[in-house]
Amino acid sequence: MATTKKRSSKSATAQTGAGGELHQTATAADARITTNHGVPIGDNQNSLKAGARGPSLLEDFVLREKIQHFDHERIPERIVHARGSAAHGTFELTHSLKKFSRAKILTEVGAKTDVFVRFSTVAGGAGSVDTPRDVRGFAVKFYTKEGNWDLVGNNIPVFFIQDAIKFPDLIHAVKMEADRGYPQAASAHDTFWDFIGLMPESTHMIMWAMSDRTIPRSLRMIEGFGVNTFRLLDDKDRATFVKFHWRPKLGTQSTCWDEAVKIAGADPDYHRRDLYEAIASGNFPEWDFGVQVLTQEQADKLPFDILDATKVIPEEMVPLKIIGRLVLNRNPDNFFAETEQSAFLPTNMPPGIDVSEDPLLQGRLFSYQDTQLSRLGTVNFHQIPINRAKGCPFQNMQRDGQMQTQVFTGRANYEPNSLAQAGEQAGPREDASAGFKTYALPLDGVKIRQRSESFADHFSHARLFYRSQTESEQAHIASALVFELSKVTLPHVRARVLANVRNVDEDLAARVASGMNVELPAASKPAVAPIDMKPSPMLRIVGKYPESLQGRAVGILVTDGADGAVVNAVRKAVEAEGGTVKIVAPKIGGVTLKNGKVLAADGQLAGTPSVLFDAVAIIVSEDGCAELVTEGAAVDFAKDAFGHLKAIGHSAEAQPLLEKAGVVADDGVVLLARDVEAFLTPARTRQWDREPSVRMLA
Ligand code: HDE
Repeated sequence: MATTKKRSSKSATAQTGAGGELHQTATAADARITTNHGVPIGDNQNSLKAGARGPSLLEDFVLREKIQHFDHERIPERIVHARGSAAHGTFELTHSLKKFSRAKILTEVGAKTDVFVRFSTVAGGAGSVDTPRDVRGFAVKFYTKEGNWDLVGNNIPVFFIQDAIKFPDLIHAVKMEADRGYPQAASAHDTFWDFIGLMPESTHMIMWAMSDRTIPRSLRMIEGFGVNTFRLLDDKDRATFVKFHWRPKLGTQSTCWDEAVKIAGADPDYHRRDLYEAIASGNFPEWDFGVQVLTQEQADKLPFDILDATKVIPEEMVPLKIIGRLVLNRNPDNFFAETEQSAFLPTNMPPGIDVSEDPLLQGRLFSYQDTQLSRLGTVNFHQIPINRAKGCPFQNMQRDGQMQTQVFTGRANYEPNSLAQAGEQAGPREDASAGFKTYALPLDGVKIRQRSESFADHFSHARLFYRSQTESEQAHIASALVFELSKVTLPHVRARVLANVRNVDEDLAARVASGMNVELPAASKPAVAPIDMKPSPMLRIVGKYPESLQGRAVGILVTDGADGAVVNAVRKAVEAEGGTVKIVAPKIGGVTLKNGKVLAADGQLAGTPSVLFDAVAIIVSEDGCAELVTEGAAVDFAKDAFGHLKAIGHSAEAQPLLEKAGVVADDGVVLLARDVEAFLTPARTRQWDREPSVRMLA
């Protein structure tokens, strides 16, 4: 595997890895299994018993140690973002932000910094599926020269609530319902929509959550956002505001809802596998890193408050400047040690980056450190290799605690001290000039529990988002709302959501009401009348991603007697453009082609449906097709590919199968000859024009 590092190992015990972590390896020379304390084990098959058929003995420390360790293997999963997939990589700065920040990570052009990135869903448990409708976490740990910087973001630039004090309520409402323990990893249920209807500030986020961004095609194809507004501090401690963005090189791409649902059954690990396989095969995922920088004066002129995390700053108002590049190039060696034990803290910031007063961010500053204690069990979780600051030394006077792994020398565990005068180690000291500084924000106010009036507009940005979408994206939002609200059993809950949606867009509200065949309630009364902002085409997905086979997968369904030359032509053309090809056959042993050669299969038809591919080719013989028309999985293969707006290339012999599957000729359905270019064009994208003919959209 291209990315798995070969570590030379001389002993059977432990090796120090690239990040200073301990790797356990075994060599042929000394591969003896031992207890946790290094005692070689003579028999790992039988416990110690009083006679061959007698009871086990308490004395058996080998058995006890093994079973006891196993009993304690699990740790609490994350309260949110429990299901995640991660990778190592490199960040390279391409443009300096020196004018605004003194952070080395933002000023040293060309410098490469190690990163660890964890993607996640939010609502589901660690063992849930990869493709529910959900926000995706996008957490990046930069191991900078000035300490770790954790940019703990999402793939949606706004959030449901404005104040952290509502977070436990939001999460309780979206997770499985308290009495019945379901639904798992789904927002389509009473309690979530009950909370949403009562929290009109969530309306903007709901527009994003109901858009195709929450059903991504791949983790390699999601955007990332810091969400909260942060500050940059220059070398004179002058501040500007900043929003952080990640832009995938492959563009933002999504699945169809019906497809996402079917993928959940066909491959629950769809995104995790896709990320792992892409990196393992050297197709390293890549993102541009961008910032929107604005001064206090610019912020004051905007028709919304940039401290309110339910608002976006449209790029048309403050342009995005690309300043760096992220490449993920190494899979974790061990899921638990790295992906599971990684702990991200929004409080991890190098000097030159600072927080803002965003009340959502302020709450996050406490929560992440706190949650690691219950999850990882000790204040020393920063010593776990994946969390260790490895771009720089870390040293202070903090000592002891459970699972302390550092061995400190000398007496200097307090500061100030004058031990140096006696020739002893004095330990580290603060650095007033280059150390972390908080922006000296002038403040004048009274202590008060009150939401700022500047946060009162809950609908203008929702309207901006909805009206900036293409027609088909709007239809998807309407259909998603119909789907979700149709799972709500309490009519008053549906009505309250609809009453809020009327303030976003009357047409949208009417479509959703009609999609459910319910009456449209009166609009809710907004605290502040929404304003119409200029649509922002940058908020779309459709038409923005590059039409390319790069990163896409093509499935070729074959039968005995298929024309191998056509199969090869498709494979060559797709791979030449950076796509991958998998052969699907009725039997895993493969097929015998027309020329008598055996073609091995990558997947068996029933277990490899077309939802796993971006485009399909059906290259079959006449006899082969005659068998396939009686096989439900084959009919579904073609029917779903068509319904999910995918290109279908086919041999002439496949026609009876296409007919049975209801596939109707259009620009995306192409008869394959040796020259496969005509198939490649539609295979580079989705056939959006086909959609009205295959789906009843709201
Ligand atoms: Fe989080 N969030 N969050 N969150 N969040 C956690 O920390 C929290 C919010 C995000 O891959 C927890 O280590 C509060 C916004 C990601 O390990 C916890 C609030 C954004 C991850 C927590 C928010 C995020 C988390 C659970 C409202 C986008 C996964 C486990 C004030 C900017 C990180 C953990 C990973 C995880 C609290 C809202 C992103 C409980 C209180 C907004 C990507 O501390």
